[in-house]
Amino acid sequence: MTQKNIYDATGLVIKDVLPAFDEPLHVGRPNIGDREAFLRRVDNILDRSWLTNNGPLVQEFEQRIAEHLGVRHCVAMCNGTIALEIAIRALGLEGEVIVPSWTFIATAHALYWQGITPVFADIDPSTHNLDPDAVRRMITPRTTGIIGVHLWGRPAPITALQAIADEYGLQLIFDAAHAFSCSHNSQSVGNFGRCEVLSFHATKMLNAFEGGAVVTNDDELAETMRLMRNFGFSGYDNVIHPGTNGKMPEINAAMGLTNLGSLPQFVKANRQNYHAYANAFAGINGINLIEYDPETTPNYQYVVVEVTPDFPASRDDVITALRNENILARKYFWPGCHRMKPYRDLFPHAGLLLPATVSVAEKVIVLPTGKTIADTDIEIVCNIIRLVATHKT
Ligand code: T4K
Repeated sequence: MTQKNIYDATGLVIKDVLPAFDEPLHVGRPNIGDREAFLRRVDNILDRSWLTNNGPLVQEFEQRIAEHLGVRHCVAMCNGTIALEIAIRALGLEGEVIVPSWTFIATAHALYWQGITPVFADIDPSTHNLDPDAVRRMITPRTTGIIGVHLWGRPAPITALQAIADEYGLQLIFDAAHAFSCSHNSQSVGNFGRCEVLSFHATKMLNAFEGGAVVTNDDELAETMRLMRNFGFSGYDNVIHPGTNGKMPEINAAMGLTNLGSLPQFVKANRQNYHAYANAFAGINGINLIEYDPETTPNYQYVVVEVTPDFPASRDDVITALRNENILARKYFWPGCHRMKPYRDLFPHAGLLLPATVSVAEKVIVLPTGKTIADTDIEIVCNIIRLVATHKT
């Protein structure tokens, strides 16, 4: 580490007191498990010369994920976005589907890419998840489904959304890209709605370089998705369903299996980091670290703070100060899907119906965590934020 200056948003030097990072401190740094175990699996793949198309490691990965979540089926895919698309298609969704705008763009794209209109419903600002009352308000005769997102690993309002889906005859699925290994009332995420979609992207709780899966307790749905991810093939020379290429390669399953073996250490590191941030932020007025409901078990994969009006500087001032010190904090998922060009063009006035989304999007900062972050790193991040406050008051 070297000594670096602290700047405010205008580039003015605040102070030159803290050590700073020579290498950037990233949000989303992958957690990597036992390297030797991974390399042994790669050797085996090469020896077998079976690289993809439902290979033995993919089958083992599916079985281990299903066991871990206590769910009947895990259908592994090449990434979470294709997994979402296949789930949406297998359920026959069409017309309009209600989604939050406060999510990664893939949730909306997976619908729009298939000619379905994503209709954005507002969130509960205290949880960042869909507000069931807002969902009700967006239902029209064209609505066929709801996609709840367990944002930041906090389970969406599962019971309330299921009640709405039952009342209106809608399909309910969950985008659980952030929520691998999280639970709600002691039941693992993966067991809710018609199915749930996981992401094993490099930045996720469990990474397989890239990868995704749909998990479900519905035998027929699982079978349909298995066909769809492999062009609809049933055995050689026999296509019985429209399909695409959603297959997970063996190398990804090797990484996924390896990291699954280290998952408890990853969660432990995240949990310690979360509590270290919580302690450090306790004395900073206007920086609110999001908390988890006692009935949920989080994976702590995202450290999310809100910069509230009680803080003397803006969220963007804080981001700029951190970036000047090589800490690449993120504004995920600013400015909200509804303000991204494709959806802004579609619904120019959507923001009027999304006040909580608009407000939360202006406050959020996601901070670095994971196995590679030390307590001293967290102290420095928090001290920089403290200095921004001091400088602005
Ligand atoms: N639904 C939700 C709610 C999601 O969050 C996502 C994905 C999906 C669906 C779709 O699942 P996938 O199709 O992706 O499986 C990243 C990821 O690309 C994306 O997977 C993820 N959500 C999203 C939240 O974050 P970016 O645009 O932030 O990526 P990037 O390249 O800026 O990387 C993030 C940080 O991670 C950087 O600071 C550097 C670090 N990093 C990244 C990679 C890839 C590394 O240190 N090493 C790496 O290998 O989207």
